[in-house]
Amino acid sequence: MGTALVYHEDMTAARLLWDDPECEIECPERLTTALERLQQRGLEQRCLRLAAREASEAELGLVHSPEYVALLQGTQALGTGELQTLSGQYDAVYFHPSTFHCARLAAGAALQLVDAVLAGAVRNGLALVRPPGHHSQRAAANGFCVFNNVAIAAKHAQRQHGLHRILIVDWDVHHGQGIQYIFEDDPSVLYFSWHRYEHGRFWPYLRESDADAVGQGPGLGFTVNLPWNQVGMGNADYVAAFLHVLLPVAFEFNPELVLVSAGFDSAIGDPEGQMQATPECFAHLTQLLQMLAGGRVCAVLEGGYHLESLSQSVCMMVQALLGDPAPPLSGPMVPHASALESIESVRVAQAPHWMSLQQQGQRGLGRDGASGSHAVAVTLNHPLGVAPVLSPSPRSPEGRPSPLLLPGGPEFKAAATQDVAALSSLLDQLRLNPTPPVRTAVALTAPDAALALPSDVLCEEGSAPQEETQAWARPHEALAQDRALTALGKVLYLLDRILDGQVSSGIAVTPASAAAATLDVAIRCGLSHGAQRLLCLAVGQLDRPPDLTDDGRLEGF
Ligand code: X5A
Ligand code: ZN
Repeated sequence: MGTALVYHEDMTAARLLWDDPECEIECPERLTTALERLQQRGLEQRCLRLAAREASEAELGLVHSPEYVALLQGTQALGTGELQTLSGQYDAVYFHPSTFHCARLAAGAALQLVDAVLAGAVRNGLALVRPPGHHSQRAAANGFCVFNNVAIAAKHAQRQHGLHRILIVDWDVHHGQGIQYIFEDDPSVLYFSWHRYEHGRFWPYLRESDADAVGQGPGLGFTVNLPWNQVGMGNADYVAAFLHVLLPVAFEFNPELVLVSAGFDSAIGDPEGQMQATPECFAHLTQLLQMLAGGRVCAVLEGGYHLESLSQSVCMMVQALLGDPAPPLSGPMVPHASALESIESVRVAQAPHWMSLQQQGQRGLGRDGASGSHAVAVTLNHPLGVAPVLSPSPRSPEGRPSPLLLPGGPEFKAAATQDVAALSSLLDQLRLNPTPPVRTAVALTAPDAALALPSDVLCEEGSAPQEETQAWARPHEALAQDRALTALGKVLYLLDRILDGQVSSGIAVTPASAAAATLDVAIRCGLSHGAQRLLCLAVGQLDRPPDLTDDGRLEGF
């Protein structure tokens, strides 16, 4: 299943006919440049190309008033002077005789994309459109936006496809207040927007763009605003916003469809945003979103006014939609203090509405009983700079968003069933890896658990040589037992395959009583292969290997 690219050349027709420094940045070259770059990179050719159609009056009516639609229809026959006068009645808007046609194509493109994805013709896609949509309201054009393309697509997905939960991610640098107004009392549409805010001193200067606007009535908690109070936000800030705000809430919401208000004025170089995020960041953000809704991600272009930055960012997003690995993010991954303040303020404002944002410190994670099983997830980057093979990574279309489930509990009954649950949960979590696994392998001691694995997961049969396994096990009493030793042999084999670059990541299952000792061996084994840095993450209770010092060094290394 592929990626759709919805476009129509007619959308380049609308342009500014008089002098207006605020509006001149919304120009036809935005579309032509982005499309050219997609073609140059061979990305357009890999997509299913769909010619945009016009949205019907009834479809526009899902969001807009009949009077407003009629008013716009009338603009087709107006002269330049009349167009300019009418434009002046709205904030940051210009009309052109072709605006009505373009805007209907823009809304229609979003509808076609949603239809293609929900019909299963493609997994995901991008609609390259103008005019943009997220500022427009029931009866008002605003901020270059005429019809609210994404809002119309969301309503359509509900009415025509029966969807109950839609997530809208608005990463444009401006607040999509139009989308917020349309869905603010609707719990079936979760709207997330980050935006340049500067404590209210940036356009559109709205009090309701702040973090404490969380929706109304039944929609309480289904509007999530993340205001940036300084310019210069970059990759680390955007990734932190996803990891600490959007994704926890989104996983809890469990959407059936993700719509992206994909504005790239939040990227470096843009005159409106003044932010620092590099184009690669949008590949990572796109990858993260693909963990939701079974990968059903429909992106619709909003802003983005630096032609070079816009084109590169669009390419990055399309690459990620196609399943290509994301290039590494450059720069130090340290969020700005102001960003952390903003993130914390949203978390505080939203905590009453989302379990995933409530403090989890005292939540009792089940202790591992001595007879239990403990799954150890191994994700190592290749220490010697062995680049993973860059190829489109296969993904299972029915990938469910369930990584909040924690594996394991105090009672361990049927080994296989528990292993199955723990494994599928861990496999979901592995997709968090920003560079997608070339391949995931599992080392299992209970072979029946393999039945639950997706077909692209390699079930590793091998074990390290017995003498080697025993040598590693010798210092550890906990590894004396046969079951533990067998598991260790499999872990070592899996590690070996990871360290020599054949396997990207893997999961091994060990008896709970041997987990800490196995981890100790895995760390030593990794270091002895030349790894410089290891991240060990314990989900649930796990004793720290005794030789690991507080400053992160391991005795003997
Ligand atoms: C879609 C979009 C921005 C309007 C800015 C007006 N609109 N100053 O990015
Ligand atoms: Zn914008």
